[in-house]
Amino acid sequence: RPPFSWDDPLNFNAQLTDEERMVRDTARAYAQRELAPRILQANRDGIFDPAIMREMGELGLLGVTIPAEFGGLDAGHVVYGLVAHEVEAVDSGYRSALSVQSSLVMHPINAYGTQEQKERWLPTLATGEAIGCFGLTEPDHGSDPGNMAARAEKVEGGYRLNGTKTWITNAPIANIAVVWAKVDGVIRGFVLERGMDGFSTPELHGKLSLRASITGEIVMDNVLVPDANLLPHASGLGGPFGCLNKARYGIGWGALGAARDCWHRSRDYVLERKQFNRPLAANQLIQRKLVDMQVEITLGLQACLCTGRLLDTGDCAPEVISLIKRNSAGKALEIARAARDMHGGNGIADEFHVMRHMCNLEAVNTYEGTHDIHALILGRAQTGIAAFA
Ligand code: TGC
Ligand code: FAD
Repeated sequence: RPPFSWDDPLNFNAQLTDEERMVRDTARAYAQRELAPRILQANRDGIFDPAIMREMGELGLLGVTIPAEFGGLDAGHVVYGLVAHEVEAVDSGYRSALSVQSSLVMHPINAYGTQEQKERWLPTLATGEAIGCFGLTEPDHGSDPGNMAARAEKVEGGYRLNGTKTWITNAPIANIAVVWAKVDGVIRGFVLERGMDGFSTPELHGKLSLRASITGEIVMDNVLVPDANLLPHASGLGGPFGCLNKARYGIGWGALGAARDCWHRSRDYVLERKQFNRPLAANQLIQRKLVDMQVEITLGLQACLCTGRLLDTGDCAPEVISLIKRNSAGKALEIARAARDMHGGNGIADEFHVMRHMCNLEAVNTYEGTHDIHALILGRAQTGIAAFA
């Protein structure tokens, strides 16, 4: 009888290359040794320590898919996914910081920028010395970014930008911001730099989710952005969506990292805790919950791995990414809620970690396209009918 491994039933580990396993192990060791001991206090205080970006940069965890000549790791999408998975096993907020830097800031500069722009910004983003943010969402345009109000007017030597972006991860600590605004009705991407007149990034307070991630607005009041800061190779909604494809893909892997932590903690807890003179794990209802977690995480990871391989060969349709982002975030949220329940009263205490994951996953299920918006993207692909409006 071939052996059965409860925590890796489909032998996921054997499907990875040596390089993938090596980077995964580096990310896991860093996350467990350096991030895990800090998260309780960071979440209580609602703070993100920018030193974390430099630590991740030192290990090559920022810009995993970016070419080595600009400081990236030049590795494949599966490596990026594995890094997101390990970091989010500690906290979705830390994965958020990494996703934004890698997929939403370094990727657009690499994909849509000039050689000079790449040389100027990518190396310090890769080391974490510089922090970036990505401004697409506005107060009145979240799921519907195509109707954004931000405007860029061509003036001599550059563009005048006006508008407000909100719910922007990393904005208050960002050195640069990749911002999307319309020029004569067409969406273009700009790199704004800290210190530009009229550019400010007030912090948003009062979050009950992703407390260890910093979030803010981007306010643009007649900001003069030089021509050299326009990303020349992006025009239309395809520009920001090209970035979202990468970030949503990483969230697919990441959310299952948070789910894995909830699953493993729940298993440990129910094996240890006794009620009615026997372990909670001896009850059928409890075992079923554990098995539901095992099945969803095992199958979900196979889908992420398959998507990563498709991305590496250039064969991945954006709808596939919607499928895994929606599945992973939705299933991870259900798993975290079950884990909270299985921990009983202790489940609401932050020392047991599962409720923090649950709260985080509410935001993960919403950002980068809500659960329902991804259903509509997939529904359109299946029926040919766009049901958005
Ligand atoms: P639609 O007609 O669908 O498309 C307009 C143009 O865009 C192109 N396109 C894509 N290109 C590449 N990849 C994709 N995934 C694409 N999706 C669409 C499309 O081909 C078309 O191009 P063209 O040349 O023909 O004009 O546009 P729509 O306005 O009908 O879209 C509707 C919808 C719902 C699909 C879309 O707006 C959507 O996805 N909304 C969700 C918004 C969203 O995801 N926002 C995320 C903000 S960033 C964020 O949350 C960061 S959190 C980070 C963290 O902390 O981890
Ligand atoms: P809305 O679009 O107002 O949606 C509200 C509800 O209506 C949702 O349930 C949605 O599914 C539903 N809905 C909307 N349209 C339809 C429809 N046509 N049919 C059926 N249902 C519909 N954005 C950035 O640009 N950069 C960032 O770095 C960033 N970071 C974020 C960090 C956090 C912590 C959070 C919470 C958000 C962040 N966002 C960021 C914004 C995020 O992408 C948006 O919140 C998300 O896209 C949803 O937009 P909204 O909040 O305006 O909700």
